[in-house]
Amino acid sequence: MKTAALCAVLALLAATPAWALLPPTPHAAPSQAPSPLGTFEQVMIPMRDGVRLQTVIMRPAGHPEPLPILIRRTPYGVPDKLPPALPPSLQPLMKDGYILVIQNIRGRFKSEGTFTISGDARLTPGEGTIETRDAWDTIDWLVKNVPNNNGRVGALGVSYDGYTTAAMLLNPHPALKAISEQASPGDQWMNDDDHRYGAFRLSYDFEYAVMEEQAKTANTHFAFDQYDTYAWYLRAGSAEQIDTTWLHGEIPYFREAIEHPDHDAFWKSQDWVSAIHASTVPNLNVAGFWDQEDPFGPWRIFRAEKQHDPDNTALMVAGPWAHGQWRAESWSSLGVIPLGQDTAAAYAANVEAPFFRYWLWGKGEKPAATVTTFQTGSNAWRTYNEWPPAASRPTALYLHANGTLTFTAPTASETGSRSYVSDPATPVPYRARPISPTYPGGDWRLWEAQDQRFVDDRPDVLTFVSAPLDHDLTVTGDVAAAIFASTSGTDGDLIVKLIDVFPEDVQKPGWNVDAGPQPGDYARSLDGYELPIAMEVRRGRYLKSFEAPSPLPANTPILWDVPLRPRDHVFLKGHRLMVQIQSTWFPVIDRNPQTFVPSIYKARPEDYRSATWRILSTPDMPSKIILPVVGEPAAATHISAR
Ligand code: PG9
Repeated sequence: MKTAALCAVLALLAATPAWALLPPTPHAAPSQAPSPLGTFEQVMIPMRDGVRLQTVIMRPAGHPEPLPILIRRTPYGVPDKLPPALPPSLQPLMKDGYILVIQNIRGRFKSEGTFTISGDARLTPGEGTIETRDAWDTIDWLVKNVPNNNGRVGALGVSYDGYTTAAMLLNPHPALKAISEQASPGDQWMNDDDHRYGAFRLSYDFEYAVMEEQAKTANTHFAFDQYDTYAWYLRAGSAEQIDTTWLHGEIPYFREAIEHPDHDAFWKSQDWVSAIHASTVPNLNVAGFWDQEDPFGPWRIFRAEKQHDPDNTALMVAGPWAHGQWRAESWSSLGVIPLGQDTAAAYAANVEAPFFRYWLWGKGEKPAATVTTFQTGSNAWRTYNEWPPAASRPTALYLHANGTLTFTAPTASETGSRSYVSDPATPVPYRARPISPTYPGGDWRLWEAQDQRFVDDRPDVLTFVSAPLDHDLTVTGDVAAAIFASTSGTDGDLIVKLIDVFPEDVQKPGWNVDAGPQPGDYARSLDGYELPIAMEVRRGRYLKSFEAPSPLPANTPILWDVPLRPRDHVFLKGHRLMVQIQSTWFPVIDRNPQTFVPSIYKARPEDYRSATWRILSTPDMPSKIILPVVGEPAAATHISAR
């Protein structure tokens, strides 16, 4: 591990999340407007238990009138001086004028008290979490002590800061008038940073645990001694071996995951979203369809609020963004996929600023659209009164034994299955090697949009593909897979990917035709691109129960339900639909030994075995993807298997 001093410097320079509103050490980028912030003050705000939290208060120049307060509460550090410039994502908001407050949560940097990630999310029935309480005390202090505030407070933040924002819903201070929860985790065992339905996000948990819990006053990066972290994790062994060798049981987030493999009381006690039953404060939830960390939380919080929302104040915005990238300096493309406009700028000006303007300034129209999305494919903003929209119909897309995908179920005459052998000794990488560390950012951010051709030809990845679509196919709503599969093992993982395959000639050469392609140009083309639209993993031992894992019946086909989350995408005419199925996704998901053991994290080397998987396509066991189709499904006909 790096020394503490070096880590502190690196943390300020590199760990600063790109989406932070005013990062700890601000850098003025050329496109950033000069900061209108005029005064900077640092205070220690006392909580009811005497713990004091390090808080920065910045007031804009040229606004002598009483202003609303906007607060962000973070574990990542606060700025130590006024930023020389405002990031583009804050400019539309700051035109209206807000006192900006950024606070380190308890136990982080100069804030007093202690911090663990799990302790921070623990729910006290009837009260919320520690962050609910600290936010209440902070807001109370701010409205009473910050000169010339207008008594109205808003809050916003991304990811961890999204969680600290959403926790306010559980007991909002009366002065809190609006919040925007953005990419908050909602359930770390079910489907956010740490696990996917119990499948452990090994590389994420390990690297985040080191970043957040290694040192109080720094965001620390683990120093890998191998460039390709895929190779490092493969060498390092099980989660237990990694913990013993590298962390010595000292980092709670990693250790606790190992000690609590199943959905037990430890995880349930952190399920603070389950305590939300109504919209208690107007809330703009924000989610990225390609969020590689917390895609699930915002939808879960939104749905919880909708249980009682007579005034329609719980809203949802979702778009073509990786984690937090609606706050990017600009987001006009998803990797190489063009979006036709700067979606981050449009979000900031047309969605976020008007939301807070209405609730904190009383100006403009009350935001009316329950759900706003930036729909990919059509590259257009859409609004819906409900989710899923009434116009969408669940439509089955069937996997056939000849490797095709169609909207017609398999008939008796084409009954069959396809098989592959999955070997945990040679797992499928989740993104192309060499795999960079998760932090600092690198290639991690865009991995869910990576061209899937990099695994097309692996014998342990099954590919099903449709004919080119004869008209646009709009998919708006919740996608899911229902796969009938068997394995020769007694445990195992099933990964399902829904992919949009671009035509081979969709793009004119992106290079000067006379000079020919420059290095890198060829790979930047859209021709034949295999864009993941939805991907998810299920872990066999938890198919029957999340609390009590059980072995799979070997060589017996069973149904695997794989939720693929809300989506809004148009598969354009001429594109093809593709489904890939595989049983390893390493190292973002730890390797399943494919032999049922009490805890995968403690599996011994001899427990890891290769297994033969079979995917069925029969009238009785039709494997399928369920697409929420708006309008008629395209008549995709058979083409030959790949
Ligand atoms: N995704 C990060 C996170 C990890 C664990 C808990 C809460 C959030 C983040 O970006 O903050």
